[in-house]
Amino acid sequence: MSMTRKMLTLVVVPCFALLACEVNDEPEVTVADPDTPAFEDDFEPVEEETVSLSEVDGSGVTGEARFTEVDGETEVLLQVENAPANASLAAHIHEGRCDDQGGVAEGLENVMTDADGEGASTSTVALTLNQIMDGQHYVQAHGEDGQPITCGDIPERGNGW
Ligand SMILES: [Cu+2]
Repeated sequence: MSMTRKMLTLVVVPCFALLACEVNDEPEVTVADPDTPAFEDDFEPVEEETVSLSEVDGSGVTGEARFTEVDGETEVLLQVENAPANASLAAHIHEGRCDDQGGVAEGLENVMTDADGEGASTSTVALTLNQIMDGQHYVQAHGEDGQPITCGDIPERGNGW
């Protein structure tokens, strides 16, 4: 064995040993067979829906609400644009439709707007997405006098759900 070959061996072997050690420390990963019932039981898809909010009575205020179901509750991220600046706007999920308004189903955190009239709030409501998406709920933000300024009908889920 030449001198060069000996040095190579000395360098290569410890590196390999280290690598092998790291690999052995990795937790064992098992991939469930998608065809087995156990996989379906364990598999919980992220349930999410996004709703656009339109201006009300020429307010010019628009927005978007994103609903994400987590553990039987629903997180609501509400964003508004072109709203009154530096304002605290009440917001709710209501029963009914934007053109056939009903009472408050769930209160949302007030939306605090910045100098540009943009703002957002994050709330958690004790309703599942299926309950919200029954075709009889809408999301709405109110102006500082309480009047609706932006509204979005929450769509009804089809049979696929
Ligand atoms: Cu309201």
